[in-house]
Amino acid sequence: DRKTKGVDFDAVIVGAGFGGLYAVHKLRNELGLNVRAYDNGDDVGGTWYWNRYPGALSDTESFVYRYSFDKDLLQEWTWKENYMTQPEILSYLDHVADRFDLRRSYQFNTKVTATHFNEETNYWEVITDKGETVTAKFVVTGLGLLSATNVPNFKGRETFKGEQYHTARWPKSGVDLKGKRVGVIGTGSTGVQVIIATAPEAKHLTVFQRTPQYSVPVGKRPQSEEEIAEIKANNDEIWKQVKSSAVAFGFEESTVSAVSVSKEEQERVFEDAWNKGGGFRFMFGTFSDIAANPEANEAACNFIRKKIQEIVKDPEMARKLTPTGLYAKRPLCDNGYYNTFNRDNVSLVDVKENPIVEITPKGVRTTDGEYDLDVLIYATGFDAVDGNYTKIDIRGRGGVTMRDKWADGPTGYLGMTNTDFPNLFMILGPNGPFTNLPPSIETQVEWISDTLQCMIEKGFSTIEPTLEAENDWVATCRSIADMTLFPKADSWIFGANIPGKKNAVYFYLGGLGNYRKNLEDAGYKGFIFDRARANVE
Ligand code: FAD
Ligand code: NA7
Repeated sequence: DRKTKGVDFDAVIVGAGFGGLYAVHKLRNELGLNVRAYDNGDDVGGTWYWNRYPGALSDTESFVYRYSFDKDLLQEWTWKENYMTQPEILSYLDHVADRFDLRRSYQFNTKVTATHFNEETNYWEVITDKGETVTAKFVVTGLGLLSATNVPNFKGRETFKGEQYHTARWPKSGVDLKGKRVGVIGTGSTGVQVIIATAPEAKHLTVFQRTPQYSVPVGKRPQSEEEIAEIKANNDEIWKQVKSSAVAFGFEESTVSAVSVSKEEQERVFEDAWNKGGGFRFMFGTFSDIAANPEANEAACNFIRKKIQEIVKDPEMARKLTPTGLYAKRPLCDNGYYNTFNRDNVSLVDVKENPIVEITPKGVRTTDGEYDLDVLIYATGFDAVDGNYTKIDIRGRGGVTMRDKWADGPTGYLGMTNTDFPNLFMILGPNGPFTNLPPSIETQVEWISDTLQCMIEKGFSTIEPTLEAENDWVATCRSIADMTLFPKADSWIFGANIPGKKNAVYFYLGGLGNYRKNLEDAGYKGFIFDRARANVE
């Protein structure tokens, strides 16, 4: 009888990225729980373990793309430039894992394939692809919101005789692109980075673009020791500001609307942001209404369009690269994207005008011809937010599956919990904040840890949200999203990047400061503790 047999672990934690690692630290090192953690990679890092493509860079500045929970860690770990490349972030997370002795709780190369809640014992059974089943009182998932890869199902994909890789499954050993004919499908954040890095290596680079993008300079530059020392001396204020701001990118969001100032003033502010660099700074640090008011949005669009026309020498190339729609996807920034198209060895195929028909043994065939390639790179993004959840057979009360529960789009009360799935806590689950992510991850992991501590102290065995609370939160997310222009642009932020995926509200767009306030104000309103016991008694 399982009731008397006890339980294997207090908590199972899935994922070894920023989220899972911090959860292991909080739950094991601070709460003293007995934890087991899994990741299907062979080491820590999550996003930064998988995304080894050339040019991979965080577009959050170095001083805020990190943990803030440990003052000594903030002081001792340093950086060289105002943005960190993938190897630097990976070595940061490696350092964190060593410093807090996190690896010993992990079983790597192990995928969690199923997890079922047992209503008799109130334990989760967690099943892995190694054939192991363990039980746990709590499950904390940090599966990654940009982690399940999206490879479009082009006809003939398996027939290609060259090498082909999705950017987030880049081989550890690297790929030799020197002197090769390289093709890149996709011009999102990843595509932009990999295109810039590949062009100087490849013999010829062919970019397959479906939708042109608004991208501004990232503004990457070395940071002096003095600058870094000043940041380190001001960490308290910096993180206070970050956690009370909206996008948590380490700058003050603008409170001035673009429509309230003259055209000249708009130009001046945009030019200044263009020179400073940063996509989120351009969208949220210039004016308060770029992402909400079509007129303000158009002003930003026009500014960027003009820059593209100035930078790109060939008028036909410039036409193809110039976006016409809204500026309302995750804002991009780059280290010389448009300029790359001035190179003789780079060509651009507009696959909206001439769609991809199939992948052939030799390369890519579009309606206007065949492009011969040695290497084909898929920079085609992710099945974002719920992609890794729906791969796991998650069953809650009464055997209800997460896949069924999310048939109309994924949900999460406060971005972390689900009705009928007691004691299951999602880090960056659906309806969580849309921000620079490490401070949102910390916010959620700290809330989860505080909640577990409270339950242990009070002797509660289960927690779950009411359906009413969950529905209200989803409605709140919807009404905030509808105040912005984001739902009007097709992107992964609303699940619109994948054919057949439910178009839903995947994020709380109210900002980190407001999100944290919601957590504080809610207390445990909207949650039920020990529902089963309450029903029995
Ligand atoms: P991840 O780092 O994605 O880790 C999840 C881990 O869980 C992965 O290792 C995955 O393999 C594992 N996993 C999933 N399912 C299972 C399973 N069933 N069994 C076992 N293991 C499983 N965010 C920003 O804020 N700023 C940026 O500049 C930024 N740049 C980015 C650039 C790229 C190229 C990408 C892809 C993402 C970027 N992000 C950025 C988002 C980034 O994902 C987050 O900042 C953060 O790294 C997420 O951490 P995480 O722990 O939640 O998830
Ligand atoms: P994105 O932003 O989803 O970009 C994916 C790109 O791939 C985008 O240009 C897509 O064109 C293109 N794409 C996707 N499917 C196809 C097909 N079938 N044919 C042609 N082109 C296609 O993913 P990223 O990895 O760049 O960035 C995701 C996030 O990760 C980013 O915001 C950062 O936070 C890190 P589309 O625009 O849909 O027409």
